[in-house]
Amino acid sequence: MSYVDEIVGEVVAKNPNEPEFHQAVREVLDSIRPIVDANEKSFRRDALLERLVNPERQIKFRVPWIDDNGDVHVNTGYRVQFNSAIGPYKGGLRLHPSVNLGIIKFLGFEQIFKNSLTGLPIGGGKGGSDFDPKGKSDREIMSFCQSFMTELCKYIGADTDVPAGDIGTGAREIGFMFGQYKRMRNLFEGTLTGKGLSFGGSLARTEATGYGLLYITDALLRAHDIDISGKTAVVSGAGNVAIYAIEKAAQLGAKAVTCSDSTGWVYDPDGIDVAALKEIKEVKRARLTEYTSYRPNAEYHEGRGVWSVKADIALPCATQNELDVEDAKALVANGVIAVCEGANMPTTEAATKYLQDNGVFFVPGKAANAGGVATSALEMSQNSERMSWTFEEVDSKLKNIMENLYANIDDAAKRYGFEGNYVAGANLAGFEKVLDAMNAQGIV
Ligand code: NDP
Ligand code: 2IT
Repeated sequence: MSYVDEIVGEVVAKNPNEPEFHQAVREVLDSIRPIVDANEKSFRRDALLERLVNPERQIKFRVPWIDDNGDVHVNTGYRVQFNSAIGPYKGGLRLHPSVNLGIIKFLGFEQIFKNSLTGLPIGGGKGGSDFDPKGKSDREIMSFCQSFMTELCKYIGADTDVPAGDIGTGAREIGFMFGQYKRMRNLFEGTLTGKGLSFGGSLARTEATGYGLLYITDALLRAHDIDISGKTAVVSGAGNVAIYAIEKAAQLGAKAVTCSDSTGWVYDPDGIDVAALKEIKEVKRARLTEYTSYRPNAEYHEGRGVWSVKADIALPCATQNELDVEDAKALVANGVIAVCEGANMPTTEAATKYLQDNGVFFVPGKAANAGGVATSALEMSQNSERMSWTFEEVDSKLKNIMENLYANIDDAAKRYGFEGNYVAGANLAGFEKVLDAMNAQGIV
C-alpha cells in the first residue's frame, strides 16, 4: 500500500467520529502524492506524514459561565496547535453548537496550508467552543468570552499562538477576549487579531476575507480572459465573509443576487443591498427574514436553495459541506463558470469532483479565503512595529497577496502536471514550504 493510503487509513482508524478531519486529510494527502512518491524513503524514515497529520498540541478545557438569570452553564473550549513549522500558530476561534474536536482539527489542518500559501510566516492552528452565541445578551457573551480566555491565555501569546475570528466570533467577542487576556497576563500585545481599531486592530481586516475572495476570483477570471464586470454571483452565508464578498463584487461591477443564513435565503434580482444586509446582520443581529422589508422586490425562502439560482459565479461563504453534488449539478446546468470557496471546505468531495469534471474553475477555500488570515498577519506586523497602516496600504497588500497566491497555485498545478486543477495546485504549493521548514528543523 502506498504511504499516503497507509496514513489516510491510520488517520481514520485513530480519529473515529471525525469525518470532517478525515475529509480534509484525504484531500490534501491525495494531492501531494507526487511529492510523497518521489521522496517515499526519506518521508517514511522521518515519519513525515505522521508528523503532518498529528497536531503538535491539542488543548481541551471546561468553560463555565453565568447567564443573566444567574444560572451556570458549562461549554467545552478547544485550541488545536497543529503545525508551527513556518511561524506561530495562527487561526480563528469558532463559536457554534456544532463545534467538536474533529471540526477544530479539520480547520486547523486546512489552516497549515492556507497560511503557507499567504507567503507570510504563520503556522496553523484553530480553536473554539460549542457555545451558541445566538440569542445571548452582551453580558452573557462577555461572561463566556472571559471564562474562555481565562483558560486559553495560558497557551497563547504574540509569538506563540495568535487566535482570531471565525463563525460566531467577531469584533465584539475579540474585544472581550482581548480585555481578559490583557488582564490575566498583564501584557498589551498582539495576541489576537481582528481587534478594534482603537486597540491595535488593522484597517481592512473586517473586509479582508470577502475582499480577498473577490480579488482571487477576479485574478482567476482575468487569467482566462473573462471580465468579472457584468457577471452574476450566487453567495451563501450572511456573515463576515459573505457581506464583504457581496460588497467587493458590486465594486468590481458584478452582481450578487443571493445570501443565506441558517434559517433561510434571499433572492434579490436587483443585487443584494449591502447597507441593508449590514444593518440586519451587523447592527441588529437579526434574521434574514427582515430583508424583504428593506427591499420589496426581493424574495425570502425558508431552508436552503441559493445554488438553484442561475449565475456565472458561485461563492459559498457559510460553512463546511454546504454545497453537495446535487447543488453542483444545478450550478453546472445553469452554466456556472467558477466556484470560489469563501468558507472552509464548503463543497463536498463529490461536488468538487463533479464541478472539476465539468470544466468549472474551482478554487478551494485554503486559497480563496486566505485573505482573512493574511490580513491578520499584517495586523501582527503592525502590532510588532507599533504602527498602523492606512486602509489603502493594507488593501493593496491584500490584493497583491491574492494575485500572487493565484499565480502560485496555478504554477504549482502546471509544474506537477495538473494544469487548471487548483485543489492540487493549492495543496502542493502550500505543502512545499511547510515541508522545507519541517525538514530543516529536524525531528520535532
Ligand atoms: P459568521 O459567523 O460571520 O457568518 C456565518 C454565516 O454562515 C451566517 O450567515 C450563518 O448563519 C451561516 N452559517 C453558519 N453555520 C451554518 C450552518 N451550520 N448552516 C447554515 N448556515 C450556517 O462567520 P464568517 O463569515 O466569519 O465565516 C463563514 C465561513 O468562512 C466559515 O467557514 C469560516 O470558517 C470561513 N472563514 C472565515 C474567515 C474570517 O475571517 N471570518 C476567514 C476565512 C474563512 P446564522 O447566522 O443563521 O448562523
Ligand atoms: O479560517 C480562517 O482563515 C479564519 N477564520 C481567519 C483566521 C485568522 O487568524 O485571521
